[in-house]
Amino acid sequence: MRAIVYKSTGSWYTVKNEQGTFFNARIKGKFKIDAITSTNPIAVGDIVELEKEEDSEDTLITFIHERRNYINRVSPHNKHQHHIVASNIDQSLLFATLKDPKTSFGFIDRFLVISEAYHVPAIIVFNKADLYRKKEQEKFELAREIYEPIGYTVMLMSIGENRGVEDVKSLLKDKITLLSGHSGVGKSSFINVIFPELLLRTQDVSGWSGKGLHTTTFAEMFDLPFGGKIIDTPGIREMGLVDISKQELAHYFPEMRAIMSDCQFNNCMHLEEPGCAVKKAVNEGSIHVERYVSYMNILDTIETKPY
Ligand SMILES: Nc1nc2c(ncn2[C@@H]2O[C@H](COP(=O)(O)OP(=O)(O)OP(=O)(O)O)[C@@H](O)[C@H]2O)c(=O)[nH]1
Ligand SMILES: [Mg+2]
Ligand SMILES: [Zn+2]
Repeated sequence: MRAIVYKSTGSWYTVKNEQGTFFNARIKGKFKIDAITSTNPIAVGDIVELEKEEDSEDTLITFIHERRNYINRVSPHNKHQHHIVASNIDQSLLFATLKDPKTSFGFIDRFLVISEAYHVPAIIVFNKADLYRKKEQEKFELAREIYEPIGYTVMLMSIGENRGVEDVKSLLKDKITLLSGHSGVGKSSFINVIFPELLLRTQDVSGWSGKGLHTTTFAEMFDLPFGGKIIDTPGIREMGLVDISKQELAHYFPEMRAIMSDCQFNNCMHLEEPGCAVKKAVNEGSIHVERYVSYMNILDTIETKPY
């Protein structure tokens, strides 16, 4: 019997079959998939096969169908292990805030690199617009200037004042959407406002400490009443990059990818090499310097693989 994984809490999975019935299922024995060393063999969004276990009433996951795509993160506990956040998704909404908490452009860039690497279209949603004063408003305008010309949609929303919520909601119909972002940016609040019956737990305003309390602790998928699915995830503190080499990093910056074939050397890393088209574009202003700084910062954090 075929089913989709809606929630994974470690050893138990909530799955839904094609008739719409939910089951609690577990996996039996060892489960090796692909060549990924991940802390979780099965992720939200996976399409699996179920069987009833003999001698008990337990439902077992016996097979996982090939993933169309997935989003992978470095495990918060062990940087050599990966954690698959979700699979088989159509798009990813990055929730960012410029106040309580602050999302840096560096964080956004890392997120976009991962989305490019896994071929998942990404949209950036700036929430808590009601808290933005002049400084934050200018930062938001800068974000637009940086991200829109290179092909990303940038939206402004205030769940608190119900501004822009309908525009974001209209992106969701009939798609499987992953919500990501720091803890406290309003991911669960957004699901609650578009789907009030759910009543997800959100952070207490008075309890907001600036540290990010991770109110949501497991990724979970929900069927939207108007068609489509949305996946709520726990807040991300740091965006570790998985499986991306120094040499390929520039491919995941669309504005660099577009011109790098003009570099004099085909193994150009776009640093100090002569005849570098990327450096030239940065100097001329057609590649935003903030993006180039992010590129160099990310490059610095990628470990060179020993051969
Ligand atoms: N001022 C303001 N506060 C908001 C807005 N949206 C959400 N909040 C508040 O921000 C806090 C955090 O919201 P959550 O929805 O729990 O955040 P989350 O992204 O799900 O956080 P984690 O589950 O920890 O990852 C709550 O107190 C919300 O009421 C907004 O547009 N404006
Ligand atoms: Mg949450
Ligand atoms: Zn170059």
